[in-house]
Amino acid sequence: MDASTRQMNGAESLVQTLLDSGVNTCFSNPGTSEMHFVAALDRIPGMRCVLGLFEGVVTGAADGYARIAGKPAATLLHCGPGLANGLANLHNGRRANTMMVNCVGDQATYHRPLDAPLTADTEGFARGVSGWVRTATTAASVGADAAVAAQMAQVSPGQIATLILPSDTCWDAGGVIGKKLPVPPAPTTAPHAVKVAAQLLRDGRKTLLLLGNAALREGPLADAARICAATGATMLAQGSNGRMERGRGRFPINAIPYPVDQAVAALKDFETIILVGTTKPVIFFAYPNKPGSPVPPGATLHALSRPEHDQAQALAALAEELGNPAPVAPPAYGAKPDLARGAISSEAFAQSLTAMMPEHAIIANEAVTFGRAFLGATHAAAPHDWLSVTGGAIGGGMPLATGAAVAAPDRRVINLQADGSAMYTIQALWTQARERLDVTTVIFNNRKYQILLGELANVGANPGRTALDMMDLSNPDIDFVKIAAGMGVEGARAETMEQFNDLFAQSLTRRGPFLIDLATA
Ligand SMILES: Cc1ncc(C[n+]2csc(CCOP(=O)(O)OP(=O)(O)O)c2C)c(N)n1
Repeated sequence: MDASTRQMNGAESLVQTLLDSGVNTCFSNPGTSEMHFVAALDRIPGMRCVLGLFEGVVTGAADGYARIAGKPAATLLHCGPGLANGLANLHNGRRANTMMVNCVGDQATYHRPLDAPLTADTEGFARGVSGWVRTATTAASVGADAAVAAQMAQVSPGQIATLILPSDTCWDAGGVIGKKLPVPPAPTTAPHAVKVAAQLLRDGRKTLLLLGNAALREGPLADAARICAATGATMLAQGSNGRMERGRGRFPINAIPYPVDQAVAALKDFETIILVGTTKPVIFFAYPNKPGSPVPPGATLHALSRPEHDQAQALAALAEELGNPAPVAPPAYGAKPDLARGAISSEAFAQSLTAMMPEHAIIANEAVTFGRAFLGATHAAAPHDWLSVTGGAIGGGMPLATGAAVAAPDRRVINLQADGSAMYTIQALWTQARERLDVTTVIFNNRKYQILLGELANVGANPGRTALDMMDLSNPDIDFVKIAAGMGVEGARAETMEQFNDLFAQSLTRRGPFLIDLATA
């Protein structure tokens, strides 16, 4: 019997409801409790299922997918422990306000009281990263639950909706397809907030427009640019962003730097800071005798809009309130730079990347210390999207690249990837090979946790041999080309910029993934 001649089970109603709600991609790492979900995929056509070999790959890929597709993917994870393996990248997704329908299979309702080995506080694990959590109770209601999850995931600015699925809610007969629910539009910001922002921009004090979330898309950025041109204000992005639309034809914008002293220096002259789609900026960590926020103590802070607001509307309304200043053109940028030659350095790399980046590439950036200056040094590249690891949990870059490539099969994804961070979720390469994704991964191989060497000094610690060993990745050296080959991804090592230029250019002309192991130390 197929689904058309017998009653649907819960899993089938779940998959059909997700499809009806516009969710047609599922990143998955299943176990026994998810077998009916997996079986339903054969009976209900239309769901693209992508296997990840570690849950951190699954959740990070779902994050990358949604940032580019503009709609949620589903995940499929196995019980509390499977969810726990995926938490760090769910955390990064939460910090990017990513839409996601996070499905977690679990013990059957009546098996849970037996406290079998995989039984855990699944809801508890989910709560810290989710905006919405529900555990399904019957096969008859799981479809309706899935419809609410898809709706909740898309409530502006986006959130992780976790639906926990006891296995009997999937295998029991009596599934009912849930009706697609309307997603409320992003709220508009209050007219009063617009008026106050306009007054502040007119009062002659040195003013910063600090942008985040959807304010970093091409259209809102153009409005921010004409507001700045008309009022003398400056624009800057929050430190780490889910998606920035950048490159030629768009307005260049830098982000608040990571190091505390540089962050404080970047904001020190501003008397007024107007927040657009973001909240008050803070420093990543406390350091002895340093401030927790880079906002100067006497500065006036005003929120034009919060992350959930319609940023295009907020900036358009502000421009209107300011008398609708004329649009300004993005900078001309001039000719592309020449390819960098000779020794590998961060500046040389950024120069070659700017020269060679293809139109509408997607950058998944987890370059850590090697990439500190990349944003500022790549404004003149072809138009592209720039995705960052937003929550500071390393191991996000390779999964993000994987999910973005699934979302945009016609675009080249370039993963700028520090070596230490790569090793958290390196299995993403296998998924890239299996799905034949057009991802060029560049490993910045300095054979250490460079950033932590800096942090030792910043917190005033006095390292000895053991401490330094904890930041050394050279004993033994990691062979990324061999690792890639073992997962079906071709790769090669570059020890000069000329070698990099050649390998990178080649990777852009071929289909499928490629890895360049760049010797940065
Ligand atoms: C999930 C998680 N675990 C550990 C850390 C702590 N941490 C921050 S940066 C870092 C090392 C990064 O090294 P690498 O990726 O090689 O970049 P580099 O500093 O060499 O540029 C570590 C371990 C973290 N931020 N997130």
